Order: sequence, then structure tokens, then C-alpha cells
Amino acid sequence: MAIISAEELICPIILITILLSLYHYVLEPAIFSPLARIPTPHWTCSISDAWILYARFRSRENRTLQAAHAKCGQIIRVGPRELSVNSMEAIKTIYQGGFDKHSWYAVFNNFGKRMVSNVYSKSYIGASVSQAAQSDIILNARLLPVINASVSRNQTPHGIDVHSLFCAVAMDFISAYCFGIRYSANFIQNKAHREHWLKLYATRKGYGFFSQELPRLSNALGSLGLRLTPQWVDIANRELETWCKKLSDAAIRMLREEASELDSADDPVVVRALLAGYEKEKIRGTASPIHSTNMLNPELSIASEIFDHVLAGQETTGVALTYLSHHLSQSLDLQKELREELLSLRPNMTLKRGRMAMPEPKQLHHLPKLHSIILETIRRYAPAGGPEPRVTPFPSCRIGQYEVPGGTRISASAYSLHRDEQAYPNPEHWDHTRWLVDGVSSPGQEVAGKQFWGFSSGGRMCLGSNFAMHGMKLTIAAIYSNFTSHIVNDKGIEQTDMYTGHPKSNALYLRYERT
Ligand code: HEM
Ligand SMILES: *[C@@H]1O[C@H](CO)[C@@H](O)[C@H](O)[C@H]1NC(C)=O
Ligand SMILES: *[C@@H]1O[C@H](CO)[C@@H](O)[C@H](O)[C@H]1NC(C)=O
Ligand SMILES: CC(=O)N[C@H]1CO[C@H](CO)[C@@H](O)[C@@H]1O
Ligand SMILES: CC(=O)N[C@H]1CO[C@H](CO)[C@@H](O)[C@@H]1O
Repeated sequence: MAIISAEELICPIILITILLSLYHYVLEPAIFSPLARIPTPHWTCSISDAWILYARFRSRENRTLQAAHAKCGQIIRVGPRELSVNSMEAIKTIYQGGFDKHSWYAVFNNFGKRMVSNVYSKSYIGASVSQAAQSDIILNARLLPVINASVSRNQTPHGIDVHSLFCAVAMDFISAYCFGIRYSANFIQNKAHREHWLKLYATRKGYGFFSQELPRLSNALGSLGLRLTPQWVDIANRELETWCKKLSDAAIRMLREEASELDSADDPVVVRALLAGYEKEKIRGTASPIHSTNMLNPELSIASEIFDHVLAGQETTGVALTYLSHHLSQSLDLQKELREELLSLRPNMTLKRGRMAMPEPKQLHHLPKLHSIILETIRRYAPAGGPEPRVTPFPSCRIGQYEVPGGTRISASAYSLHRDEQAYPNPEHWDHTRWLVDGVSSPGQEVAGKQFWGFSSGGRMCLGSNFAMHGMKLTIAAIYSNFTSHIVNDKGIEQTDMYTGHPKSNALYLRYERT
């Protein structure tokens, strides 16, 4: 029997390894994979993620993808195992079809989402006495006095930074609904705390790239002691989480100790729903493995679920209110039209001896102009406009004319959908009349008729869409029933190309005037 030398053995192994790698990394993805039939915006896309990662790293993803769709069609391949789509038909398959969220969303927890979706429904919010009482306090006792004071002090050479103020309004609304007004953030009045919080938030936000796009590389380097994300990002994260946990624990304690005698504004609606959800699972003993780890520490699970709501609901809503005010401030005629509509509320929201009446939600949601300017703002400046990645199910599925294997990352983005020329002629132009048919918009019908996707769609769409719409309508109605706004300084108002696109300057300075 011939003895094989080490050399003779190693050579074929190397050769086989090279051939297998060539097949696995080049031939299979570029030629044999079913994905090979799908157009690519760049020749490297079928064998490498470099093209799309580079766009992401440079924060140019939205415009890059939009241009790619314009060039190559509605379904394109942007990486060896990644597609981007830009049609309502594909969206129906993917999002309404319940494809799983990609692990990219690891930043979110969402174990308890199904326990609280009820309290975020439109009918629940509209009927909630607690929400109404909280809105009354936030608008009457916090927001309007701040705006009114900016008028009186005539501190107008600089105006007031409404972007920061609107992020505060959003935080106050969401934290009051979660924790009750007593433990809500009072960012509207407490400017120093607000600015500190927003700074921590901005710190954490800029550093998602490595952990989200290259988790394995990040972890591998991390175990060698090399960090791709600076330590102060972790420190900022810990501080934000600790802040949220403290408020959440306080709300839980309040519920346990004073449950029966709580004021309606103090009721922590979301905490209450989550607590009840965990109690129910404990009794039924039906907890899944994920949930049973949560059961061991429900306080921590509740805080971390709510942390998602706070992070997802604050800047998005703030951005929408900022761009909306920016457009209104450019047209006194539009402000006048809107005010006329607002004055039709019964009772109306004008200030009487320093207070205004709160509107009935039903009436508020039937104001076509108010509805249309909000929709148009979210269309043109989708606050969460970036791709929403999902994963195709195994073994495969059909997207358009293509058979797509399971495990493929696939996304659509509001940024591109909202710029489809067919659905929205002259898409860069902000024009609320797109949503008015014969002067009447049909709240609730917009999704069927148009490519509106600002809150995504399907089972994993935005949890807080109704809450956001409600809060934004109340805020705009309260302000424009009583004040007129003018731009003082809008330098840097252009939106950044990020998952949550905000004004480049992170600011907008307006001056308010009593009407
Ligand atoms: C104008 C304001 C807002 C916009 C434009 C917006 C938009 C979005 C979008 C596009 C998504 C991604 C959905 C997907 O991946 O398919 C999302 C997710 C989410 N949003 Fe909002 N959002 C807003 C306000 C809020 C508010 C006020 C809350 C408060 C509860 C909230 C809570 C969430 C949560 C928890 C998720 C994750 C849902 C899940 O993973 O199942 N959002 N939002
Ligand atoms: C608004 O309501 C007040 C009562 O709160 C009323 O006096 C006033 O006339 C109303 N304004 C308009 C324009 O309807
Ligand atoms: C607005 O400011 C004026 C003083 O300039 C004050 O008399 C009035 O009570 C204030 N209204 C509110 C709602 O704060
Ligand atoms: C304080 C204040 O600005 N009040 C105004 C509220 O709005 C009505 C009409 O829109 C004015 O008449 C009030 O002066
Ligand atoms: C969120 C968003 O719209 N970001 C950017 C997308 O690309 C356009 C066009 O290049 C930019 O102007 C936006 O700021």
C-alpha cells in the first residue's frame, strides 16, 4: 500500500477548499442561486454585501436604494442574501404575510407587545379617561404656558427651538400613558433634563451600525477585547435604561399600593396592562420559554418593554411635529384655513382665562385638513423612513415573479414608496391637498387608496401609530387654535438619511404670536 506523504495530502485539501469556497462564495450566489435572476444595482451585489453596507455606513441608504429601484425595478438584489422591494403588492406578501423580523431589530425587545396592543388601539385611546386627563395636563399646564411665555417675554430674536420642544411633548405624552402623569417625564417644563436626555439618546443612536449590520464581527472582536462601539455609548445606554426602570418601578409600586384610589391622570395605563398580562400567564402557566425568563423578573421585563415604546415614540413624533410646523409657518393662509377648521370643534380649543377645553376624540379625528397635513408630513418626511428588514420563510416564497429561498433578508422603505411618481406626482413637493378629495379627506381610508406606509403594515407594524396620530392632532390643534407661527431660523432643516431621519441641525426656531 502506498504511503501518502503529508504534502500529497495537504495539496488536495487546499485545492478542494479553494474550489468549495469558489462555489460557495461566488458561483452559487452569482449563478446557481434562484436569487441570481433578480436585477442588481451593482455587479458586486450578488457576491458581496459591500455595496449596501457602504451605503449604510455612510448614511446614504435611502437615496441609494431609491435610485437603485428607479434604475432596476421594484424588486432588486442588494446583497448575496438580501433583497429590497418597492411595491405595495410585495409589501402585502411580506408584511401582512407575517414574515419574521430580521435580527437587525435586536435593539428592540417586544416580548410583551401582544399584552399591550389593546391599549394602543384607536378605540381604546379615544375612550380612555386617563389619556384625556393626561393630555389636558400636558397641553394646558405645560405646553401652552411655555409657548405663551415665549410670546410674552418677546424673547423672539432667537425664537424657540420647537424640535427640542416637540421631542419633549412626545416624551411627555408617551411616558404619561405608560407610567401615569405623576411619574411621567416632564420634559416640556424641565428643559435641562430634556436636553441631557436627548444628548444621551443622540449618543446611542449614532452607533447602531456595527452591532446591527455586522453582529458576528462585532462579537468576535469584542471577545478579543476590541470594541467597534465606544464605551461611552454603553454608558449612555445604561443611564437611559436606568432612568426608564426607575419610573417603571415607581409606577408599579403606585399601582400596587394605591390601585383603588388613583386619579385618572395618574393611572399608568401601559404598566397596568403589562402587569395584568404577566399575572395572567403566571396563573395559566402557559408561558413559553422566552416568557418564562420574563416571568422570573416581570419588573425588568415591563421596564424593558416600555423602554422600546419610549425610544420608538419620542423622536419619530417630534420629527413629524417639527416638519409639520415648518410647513405651516411658511403659509399664513394655510394656518388660517386650519384655524377655521379647528374653530368648528364643539367646544373649540381657544384659551379662556388661561385654559382650553379638550376636544372629543371623535370630532378631532374628523377634521380633514388636520388629518391631511399630518399624513402629507409623514409621507414627505417619513420619520422612520428607512428599510424595515424581514426574513423570508423556509423553504421558499414567491415575491413578484421570483422564487425566493428562505432566510433571505428583504425590506421595503417608506422613503422610496412615498416617492413613487405614479402614486405621488412631484413627490418632493409637500402638498396636503393630495389627501383631500373634493376638500374632504377620509381618515382611515388612506392606506387602501394610496401608498402610505409611514407606520409600516402587518402584525409587526408600529405599535404606537394611533397613539402618535392622536397626540400629534391634539398638539397641533391646541397650538394653532390660539397662536400663529413664523420661522426665525430653519438652517439645517434638511432631513438626515438615517433610520430615524431628523433635521440635520436637530433644531428649528419659530416665533409664536397670539391670534
Ligand atoms: C409619527 C410617529 C411615529 C412613526 C412615524 C412611527 C413609525 C414606526 C415604524 C415605521 C415602525 C417599524 C415597523 C416595522 O418594522 O415594520 C415602528 C415600530 C414601532 N413603533 Fe412606531 N412610529 C411612531 C410613533 C410611535 C409611538 C408614539 C410609539 C409608542 C408606543 C411607537 C412604538 C413603536 C414600537 C414599539 C415599534 C416596534 C413594533 C414591533 O417591533 O412589533 N411608535 N414605528
Ligand atoms: C369658541 O368657544 C367659546 C366658548 O368656549 C365661544 O365663546 C367662542 O365664540 C367660540 N369661537 C368660535 C369661533 O366659535
Ligand atoms: C399668557 O401670558 C399672559 C401674560 O402675557 C398671561 O396674562 C396669561 O394668563 C397667559 N396665558 C396662559 C395660558 O399661560
Ligand atoms: C392666549 C391666547 O392666545 N388666546 C387666543 C386663543 O385663540 C383665540 C382665537 O383663535 C384668540 O382670540 C385668543 O386671544
Ligand atoms: C430620511 C431622508 O429623507 N433622508 C435623506 C434621503 O435622501 C435625500 C436625497 O438625497 C436626502 O435629502 C434626505 O435627507
